[in-house]
Amino acid sequence: MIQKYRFGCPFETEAVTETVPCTGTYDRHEQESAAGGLDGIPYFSMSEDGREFSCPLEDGDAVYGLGENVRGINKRGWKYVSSCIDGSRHLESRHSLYGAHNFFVVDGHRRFGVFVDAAQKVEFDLGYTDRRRLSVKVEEDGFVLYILENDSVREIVREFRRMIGRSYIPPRWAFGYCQSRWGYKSAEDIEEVVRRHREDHVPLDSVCMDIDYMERYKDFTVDSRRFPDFAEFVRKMRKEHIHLVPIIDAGVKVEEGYPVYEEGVEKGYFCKREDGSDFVCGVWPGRVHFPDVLNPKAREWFGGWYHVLLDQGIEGFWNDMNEPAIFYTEDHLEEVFDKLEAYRGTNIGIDEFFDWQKTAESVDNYPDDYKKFYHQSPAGRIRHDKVHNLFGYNMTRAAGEAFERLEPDKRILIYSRSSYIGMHRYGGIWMGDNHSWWSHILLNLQMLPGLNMCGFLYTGADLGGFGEDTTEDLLIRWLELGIFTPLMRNHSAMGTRRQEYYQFGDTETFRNVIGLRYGLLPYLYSEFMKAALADDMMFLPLAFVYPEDPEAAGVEDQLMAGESMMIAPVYRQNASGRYVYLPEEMKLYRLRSVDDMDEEVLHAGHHYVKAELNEVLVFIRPDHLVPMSRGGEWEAGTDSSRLRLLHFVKDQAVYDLYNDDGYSRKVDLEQSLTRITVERDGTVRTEGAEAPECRLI
Ligand code: MIG
Repeated sequence: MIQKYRFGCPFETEAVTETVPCTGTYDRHEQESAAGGLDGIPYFSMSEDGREFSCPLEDGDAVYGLGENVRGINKRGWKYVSSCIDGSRHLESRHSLYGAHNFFVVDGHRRFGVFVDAAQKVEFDLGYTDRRRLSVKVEEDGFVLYILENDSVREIVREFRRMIGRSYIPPRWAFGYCQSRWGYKSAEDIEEVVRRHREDHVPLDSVCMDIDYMERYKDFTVDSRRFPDFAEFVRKMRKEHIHLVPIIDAGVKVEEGYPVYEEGVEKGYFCKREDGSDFVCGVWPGRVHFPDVLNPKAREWFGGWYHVLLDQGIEGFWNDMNEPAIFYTEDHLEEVFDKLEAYRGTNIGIDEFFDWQKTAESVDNYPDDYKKFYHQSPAGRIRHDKVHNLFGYNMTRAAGEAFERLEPDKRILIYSRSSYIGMHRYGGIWMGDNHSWWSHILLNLQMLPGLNMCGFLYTGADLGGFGEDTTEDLLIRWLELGIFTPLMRNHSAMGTRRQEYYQFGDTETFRNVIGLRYGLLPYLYSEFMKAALADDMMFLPLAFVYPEDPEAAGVEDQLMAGESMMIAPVYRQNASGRYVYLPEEMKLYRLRSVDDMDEEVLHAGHHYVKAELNEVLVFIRPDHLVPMSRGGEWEAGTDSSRLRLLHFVKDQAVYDLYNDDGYSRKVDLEQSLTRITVERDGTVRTEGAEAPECRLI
């Protein structure tokens, strides 16, 4: 059951696609309330001004959700703030990252879901100020509060997901391995990456192109000195089964003669200052304008520009800097210069020093800069800071809507850095600028279920870590988690140690671990598609699957990955195994490659499980199957017609395998399923069109 309460006059975010009747409305100014007023809202008590609502938390209550954020799977005990920010240090002291995902579920003595549909800043104090209280504070008037109730947490999530519409589905090749680095500058750099992978038979499907491919960081341009014949280069790479995935930044360079800039100015499609002039700030290309993606016409126009790259054979993109990140505005820079200048030659004591430092550090992503520009939305002119969290969403929506027009039959890959719920219909996200830290493997795992709850299924972290220097063992262990995430991309920052597998010695382990991803593709793709088409999650906390098991609720470093398996990666340096909790009897497969593994049935309870650096742990639930291919060096080269089954059959196991062409937009759950049945005695049966040949492993 969904109840919807409207407060004041909210900005329409278009996060929700389903029509939900309003249970109550409240307007502070008119002092008018319906359906019992503020007292009529279940679970919560409201503050007088109608902007803060809170409820008690009891011992054992867990809070799940909130998408992209730091800390655990259970988010109780910290304060999270929805305010999209370009912040690269994902420390546990942070309150916000790049996304604003305002959906959570309280599970314990009471069970209900909450979605705060609000474009403005929202604070979620989940037992931070008072361990026994949860409170939510919305910065400005105007928001919609949804309360969802159902039989289980998973049902609540499904109900929410139906309400916000089907999640984005990428082409199947986007489930292949991607090598990326900020620093590949030319066609030769990229060819070198591809050559090494092919020579060593380490699978690869795509290479990302970071900002250096552009001409002076101008969106929709390609530097012709470094890529003399780009369309030809794209074709050549496709012959090697490689997709190139260029980056697009939010800011459009101010430069005479650059058509995106000139057209945007002429049509009035950039964000404007209060006086009507185009807002200028500094990002990669120097001075830029922001496309006004909240104006439907401007959104259509900006999206249209992706055709320049589509026409040259590109089939995938990533959208960056769309919080939007601001390095500087000239007026704030002036304030900073003046203030710093005033200190010159003075006796700088401790207070002055800290002020000096704070001032110098205030230049980028300065909150007041977001109050200096406006959008022309369907609801009229609105200042950016009031709708800040919708920018990345609508930039990616611009691309997604354009792809539907420009490529009506074909799925195009797109993932974004910043997002809001609603964007999950148009693209995926990557988890932003993490670090080459062991703790960030765990953070990667812990973020997955919250993101799935909010509709983001196509997602993954920068494997090996973006910032700082990686090590061979860190990269291997991280890939051992990354082989399960829909986006599997090794990406790192300029200036850090290079982290392609061939920078290290153990090529065989890299080949085998990445090879396992290709072995698991039939399963992972099926589980992704089933989750997308049934508004379900692919990665679940153990507590969602074993609600009766109090012990499962406390597990913070294992996940259910699809219907058949549990994963438990090693995320500590030099550990040769780890503790694992099994809520029920399971069969452990210790995988070294697609054809080298051992297996063991483990009883329910706690175990210490060995896992050497080259070993991946997979736990199969009773009466479940995981179909596996022999792998391949690229997605389309993976033979899905002959599968072997990881299995734990006690009575009978039935698995529905999803198989389609992998790139049409038309997707049909019923039409594309093959049913695989394994009986207790080991007989295998398949039903459905083009059923693969299956046998037990
Ligand atoms: O300010 O394009 O998160 O993946 O490599 C840094 C350069 C801008 C941030 C992205 C990162 C990308 C980098 N970008």
